Amino acid sequence: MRIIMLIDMDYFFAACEELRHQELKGKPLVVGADPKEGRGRGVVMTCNYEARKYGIRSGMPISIAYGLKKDAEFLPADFDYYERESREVMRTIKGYATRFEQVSIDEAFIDVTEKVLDYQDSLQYAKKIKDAVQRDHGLPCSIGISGNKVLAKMACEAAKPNGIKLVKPDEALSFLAPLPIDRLYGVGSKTREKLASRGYRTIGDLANANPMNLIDMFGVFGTELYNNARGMDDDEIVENYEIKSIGREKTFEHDTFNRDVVVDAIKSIGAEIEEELKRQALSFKTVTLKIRYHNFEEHLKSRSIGHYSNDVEEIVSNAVRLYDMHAEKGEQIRKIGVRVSGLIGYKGQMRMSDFVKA
Ligand code: TTP
Ligand code: MG
Ligand code: MG
Repeated sequence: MRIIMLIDMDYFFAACEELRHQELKGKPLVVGADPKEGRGRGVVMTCNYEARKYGIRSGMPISIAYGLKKDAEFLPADFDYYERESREVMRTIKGYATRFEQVSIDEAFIDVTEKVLDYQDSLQYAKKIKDAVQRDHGLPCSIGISGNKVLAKMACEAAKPNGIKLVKPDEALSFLAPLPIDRLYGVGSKTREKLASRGYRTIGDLANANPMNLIDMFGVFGTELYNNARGMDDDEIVENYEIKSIGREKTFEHDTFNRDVVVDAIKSIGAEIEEELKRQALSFKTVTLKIRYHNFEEHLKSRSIGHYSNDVEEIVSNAVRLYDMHAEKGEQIRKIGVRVSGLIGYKGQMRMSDFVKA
């Protein structure tokens, strides 16, 4: 049994702005494009919960947000500042974890199995983390707790704002079943439309589906959807190591969901990694794919190939397979990254991880 938490900051960019503009607290606040009195282009990046009361949401055209609440405070994004706050908060969270995986600027999975006695105790532990983040950084967060990443993430959504929610594994099916399908981890608007056209509306509909139908519709991704809908997920928490891996990233000139473009990027990254492996006389055992979507959400997926290799073909084929299995189809991708880890010298038995753990 594992005890996994997902900690996600509440209305993060807007909360950072409230932190340095205390006078704005309690007023509707929107971070994103300049509304230019309703003529502005671009979108809302996020807004505080006061603004959400007027129907304003992330991703909404800024002109619509302006129409909903003209006298809200509209601020441009200051990424450097948010990244600094994020780094500090993440350092605090990491201190409470046995394993830590940051998945976007404002959220991280942690494994606390060895830090707590049982699920009941994990609630106190979550409270401690939440209080530390608030006290040391002045920022609110929400925490979801369960036995795997998918359930922890969904528990966190249910905990928002400013809450803690525990979903024990034996409560998973009943917790998930009534939720609308697009609340499921991995389901975006395109996937939702496709599922709706076949009559799937709730996560329960998906959990009761014949998995073969889902595989017909989505290929291997269908298996993942089915498992997620049943609260099953054995995805590991991938530590964000700094040195014991070799990785490269590519940011697309224009956000894309074109598979050919992504595969080309993976091929060129793979070639660069192979070159670096050969230069350092290293072989790898694990390939990790990182996808950063247009909305800054970041997903990491790993695959162990079961032996050591330094072959570009194995890097590329495994990364492409991870993309096919896990990428949110139809969602615009901003950046793609590939990383190899589990490194070993060609001849020696020395593992990099033995001495360069970040
Ligand atoms: P989220 O964690 O999705 O949202 P949030 O922290 O603003 O609100 P909450 O978690 O309380 O629901 O995203 C984290 C930050 O990422 C967010 O503050 C701004 C940025 N972001 C965008 O720029 N565009 C988007 O479409 C989304 C969803 C987020
Ligand atoms: Mg958040
Ligand atoms: Mg988030």
